Amino acid sequence: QIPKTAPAVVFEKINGPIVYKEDHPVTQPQDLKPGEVLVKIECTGVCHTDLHAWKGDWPMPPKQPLVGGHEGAGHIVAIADGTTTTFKVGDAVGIKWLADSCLNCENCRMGAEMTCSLAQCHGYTVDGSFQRYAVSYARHCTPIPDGLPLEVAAPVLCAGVTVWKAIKEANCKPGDWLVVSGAGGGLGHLAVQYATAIGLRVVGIDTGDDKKKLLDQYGADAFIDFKNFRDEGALIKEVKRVCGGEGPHAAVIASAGGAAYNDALEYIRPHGSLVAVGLPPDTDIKANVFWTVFRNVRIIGSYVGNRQDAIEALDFALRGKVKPQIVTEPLKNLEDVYKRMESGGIPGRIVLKC
Ligand code: 8ID
Ligand code: ZN
Repeated sequence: QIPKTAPAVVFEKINGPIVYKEDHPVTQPQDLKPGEVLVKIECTGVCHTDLHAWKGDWPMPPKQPLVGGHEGAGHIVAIADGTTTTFKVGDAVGIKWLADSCLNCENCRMGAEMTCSLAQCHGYTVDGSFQRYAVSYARHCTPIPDGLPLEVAAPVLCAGVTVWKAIKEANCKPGDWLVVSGAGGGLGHLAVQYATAIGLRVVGIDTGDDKKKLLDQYGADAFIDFKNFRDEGALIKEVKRVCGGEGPHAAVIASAGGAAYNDALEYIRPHGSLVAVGLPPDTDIKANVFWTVFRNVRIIGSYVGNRQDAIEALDFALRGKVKPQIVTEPLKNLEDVYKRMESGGIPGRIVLKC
């Protein structure tokens, strides 16, 4: 009952046409290699990373042609012969950015699967979730708990996992101030919720009334519209003011634009952490050595999360502590979603029905 073809969105070349196809070939169960599973994707989030991939924004280009997408939620419909797994056909699973890793190297042994030299990434080095049937790897699929709707799980599989891990890296304790920059976006709006869920005091930075309204629901202490603080040093002053004068204990930068990095090193308090998450192209963090040392600040890169981070991130959603803001649309809308994303016009996440 597995069709020979099914819908998918494919691009042949970076910046080339984004093509919705009804008849994309489906890998048949007998063609799966040991370790692989075939997942019938019900829905998929659209992450800004997918847009960076299509635009070729990063130093290593994606595979081409590419089926993007790495927030896929669906059910296992086939498991390759010779695969050792506890998953069964019919299980609800997520396919996240990290599609596979060796699980044997030092990185994997430490739970740092994202830096495994053999890591594969859905929607980048292998095809991802912008299609109805996706090939994934049993050992890295994420079990989706009973009772969690798949369209709610989808944005957690990248946005949620990533910010949950980033907040852990920030190493704050309850009551500490955390700034989330890019707070109205897919990652940011979840970061605000994970942070408030663990008792942090949160300040969101983004722009526009829609994003402010969204964040007002989550118990953030303040929203700062960065467009109102354009003068040199004005945003730094405002962030410090709302965080009681000294600045936040940490900042998670989840913005897709580079400007958000400029002020963060100055507004965090001494011993504070800047957690770099957003991946704008060609952007440097300029840290003055004297002030970095003198103020004891920490600059931390945080790249997705491991299998355990994914399970923890979904558990917050299952318990209703984190509620992704989602609008669902058909898969064929992907190109239009990219246009809206580029203009910063999407509060929360768009989830596509496959
Ligand atoms: O593992 C990782 N580190 C990881 C995982 C997933 C995604 C990194 N990312 C990266 C993406 O590739 C992207 O660069 O995080 C960034 C944000 O992804 P997203 O949340 O999926 O993007 P979005 O929904 O478009 O939200 C971005 C928000 O940033 C705001 C926009 O208004 C939008 O709400 N923003 C921008 I653009 N410039 C800003 C600024 N100067 C800003 N917010 C505050 N200050
Ligand atoms: Zn992502």
